[in-house]
Amino acid sequence: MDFSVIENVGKTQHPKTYDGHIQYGTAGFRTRATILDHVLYRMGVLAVLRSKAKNAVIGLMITASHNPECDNGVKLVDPAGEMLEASWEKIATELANVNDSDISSTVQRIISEQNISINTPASVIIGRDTRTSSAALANSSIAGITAANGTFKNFGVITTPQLHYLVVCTNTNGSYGDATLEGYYRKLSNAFKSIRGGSPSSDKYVPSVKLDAANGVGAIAAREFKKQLEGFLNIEIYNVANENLNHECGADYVKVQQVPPATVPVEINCRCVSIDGDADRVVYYYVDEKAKFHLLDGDRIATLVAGYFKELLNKSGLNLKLGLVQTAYANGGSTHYIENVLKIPVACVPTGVKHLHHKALEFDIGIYFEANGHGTVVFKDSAIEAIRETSASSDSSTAQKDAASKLASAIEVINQTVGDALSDMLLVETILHANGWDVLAWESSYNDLPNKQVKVKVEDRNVISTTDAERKCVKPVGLQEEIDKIVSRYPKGRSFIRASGTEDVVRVYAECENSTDVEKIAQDVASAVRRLAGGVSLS
Ligand code: 16G
Ligand code: MG
Repeated sequence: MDFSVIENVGKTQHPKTYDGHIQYGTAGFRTRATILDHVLYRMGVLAVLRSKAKNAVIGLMITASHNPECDNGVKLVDPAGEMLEASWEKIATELANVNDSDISSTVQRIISEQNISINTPASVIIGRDTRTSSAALANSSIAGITAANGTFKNFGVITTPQLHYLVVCTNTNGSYGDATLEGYYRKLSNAFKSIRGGSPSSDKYVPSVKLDAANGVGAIAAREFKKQLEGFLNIEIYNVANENLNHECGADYVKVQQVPPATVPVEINCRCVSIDGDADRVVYYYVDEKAKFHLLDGDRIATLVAGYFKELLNKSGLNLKLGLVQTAYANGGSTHYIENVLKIPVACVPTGVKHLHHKALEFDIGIYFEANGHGTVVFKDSAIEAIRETSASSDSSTAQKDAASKLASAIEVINQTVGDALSDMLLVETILHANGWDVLAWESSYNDLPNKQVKVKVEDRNVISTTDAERKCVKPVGLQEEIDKIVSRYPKGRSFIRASGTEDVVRVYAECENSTDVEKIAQDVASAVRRLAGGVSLS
């Protein structure tokens, strides 16, 4: 590794032209695309260092997910498909922000502090979304990888979950699946078709969905699934353009605005699905005969999956520990249903996929979903083995075998490496088909508490500090007492605040039994934030 080459290429071809500070947050670097060139170059270099440190292939994804087209971003993916380890987020931030003339010394310091053996080979898998800026940024990362003497495989335009899948398959020598896009489509589609078998248990289930692909990369993947699943599931795809990415469409828009995209021709009580710009989030929704909009978000998907798995585990006789992981944003109605009706343990962790994923790994079968639609299911190897054994064992009854083989196929439909909008959609469709449910039957399992989110702009959002999985505010002092006082006035009142990791705002969440009160709780808590945390205006 020639440090002067790394610095010179950076200085001359990918100079830092932006003076502000850029931070590696919950989802990597994410900001305006025009200021990211030097960051991508340096992340190419860092991916090589990370690959050497782990002696494994590292992923590099260029996307800004549900942000507007003018933004972009990059995140590194660790060998087991996880988000970059937290201690390296700091390293990434430092390397992205140093002056051009400090690149060489910074890289050398990282190598020595992290005990990296520079002779270890390094390899990076690159993917990018459909943004106009993504191709050039991919080239900048390739320049960084090459300057640091690493090798790379560029998969071009792919979804974020496909990148995670490719990293895991490569690092497990194909035991998780073939490290190709064909392997990805084949694995998920074959499992979907095999579990689906005969007709649904009731004619309420109609094998057709309207899918809003957010004008993003998910449209490409959805088209491929549509082809492979012909005769099993009819996927009508909308918002497939290369422009207007996430504009008035996509999972985030639908979740936040609580309306269907105008471009999706909704029909009464028909299942509609929206995914986000890099296809790692999914929400369902429908419109009833009174034109009322109903959202079935990540909480609903989690409870649907949990109920299905619990039933199959019972039928199979397998004694595996099933658990569900949520964040404070999970609707209280869903948590109550999981704990008291499904009787499945629930854990609550801070916002951000990495927290949910890690917690879920503690269970034999760990289901995790954020309310915003990001989630998946992870299985311990020992659980997969036990399920496969039961499905094949002559000691099992036919009913036990049948339940275990359904579980085994469900494992294959799921992209365990990260939340995957399309894989999650196939899982939901599998379960609705198995239960013979339409969207109304799915929604009727429990009632959501009315809820509201608002943002508060403050001078410095870092003055907010929370504990107990973000459910309690410890700083500024006195704010939690104010929140407690406000919510205590309302039945089933709950509210919490946290600093956003992706926007310069403080987020306020409120829920309670009566929809007429929820706005008041949110506004009162927002006022308390403004008063005690230096608020500037409410947007
Ligand atoms: C990021 C996170 C997502 C989280 C969101 C919260 C990943 C891959 N993504 O998009 O899980 O829900 O941030 O945003 O971890 P906020 O901090 O702005 O509320
Ligand atoms: Mg996303």
